[in-house]
Amino acid sequence: EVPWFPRHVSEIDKCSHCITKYEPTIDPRHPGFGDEVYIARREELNRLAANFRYGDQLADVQYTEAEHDTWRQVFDKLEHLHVTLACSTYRRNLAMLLEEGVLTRERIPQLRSINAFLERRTGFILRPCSGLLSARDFLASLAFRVFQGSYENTTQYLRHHTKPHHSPEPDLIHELLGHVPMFADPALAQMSQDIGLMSLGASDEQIERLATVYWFIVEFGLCREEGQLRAIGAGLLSAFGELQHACSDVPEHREFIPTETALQKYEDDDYQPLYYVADGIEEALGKLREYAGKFERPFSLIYDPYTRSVTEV
Ligand code: H2B
Ligand code: FE
Repeated sequence: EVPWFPRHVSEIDKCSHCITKYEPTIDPRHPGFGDEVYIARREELNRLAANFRYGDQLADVQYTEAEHDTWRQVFDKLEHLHVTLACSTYRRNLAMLLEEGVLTRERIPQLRSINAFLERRTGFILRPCSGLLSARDFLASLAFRVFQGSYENTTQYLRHHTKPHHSPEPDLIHELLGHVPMFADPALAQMSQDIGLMSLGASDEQIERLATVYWFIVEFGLCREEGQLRAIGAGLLSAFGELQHACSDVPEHREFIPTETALQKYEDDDYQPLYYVADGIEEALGKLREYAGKFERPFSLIYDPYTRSVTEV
């Protein structure tokens, strides 16, 4: 029995199952725990996201001065670290986003202009969702070059102002300063879509493996450039503390080998004790394709970019 999966980009409307984790209403580890104003704001933005449907215009969000201020603090700190610790693809794409005025240090950007930029580069778009999604739903949308991030996670929700350099859940800063410059890269976009396509109709065990590969490459991956370790993963590029930790000689570093990486346990409460290192994004894509060739599914799918749908062949 093959689990249901979306066949057209519009069916991502049905891929919105959330997982409850790190809720500031109940979890004291969340920096916003007990802050009523913050909790209400987060709920308001999540409601907006939950109502979003395929084809809707993205609504602009009015951010408060305090929210813009949190953005600026993180922006400045990361900018400094990215000089030595971000991969060249990231730095090049971030420079382009800044030159075109899509991202600025001063103000939190709106999703609409981010999407206009990404669509031109790789056809990826961000779509709001209202929380941390199940791995199956999240990966399915990648098959259509749609990145679901909640108003909470992706789009419009921001970390708590008392902890500007850390967020227990992915927030707007993670999505915009971590993922967006990387999704503007053709090889990384292709790799993300390939993982998504492999996930459609996959077994629970296969989903777990794909989520793990995604975790170790798209979120926490490193590469080697000029003999130095540099980040390609969005979870590192947007996290000031872990970025330094990952590139230091404290954690273990292993070569990215999809069959092994897919089975590795990972840490989502604290810094990783182990990171995988790819020779580069193109090389990682090549290895993933080899892995995809051996991935067993009782059918095969092709993606049609003209209709934005998948068909069985
Ligand atoms: N949901 C949301 N909203 N954003 C993410 O970045 C995300 C997710 N990542 N669900 C997923 C899980 C990822 O960690 C893997 C595929 O489990
Ligand atoms: Fe992420």
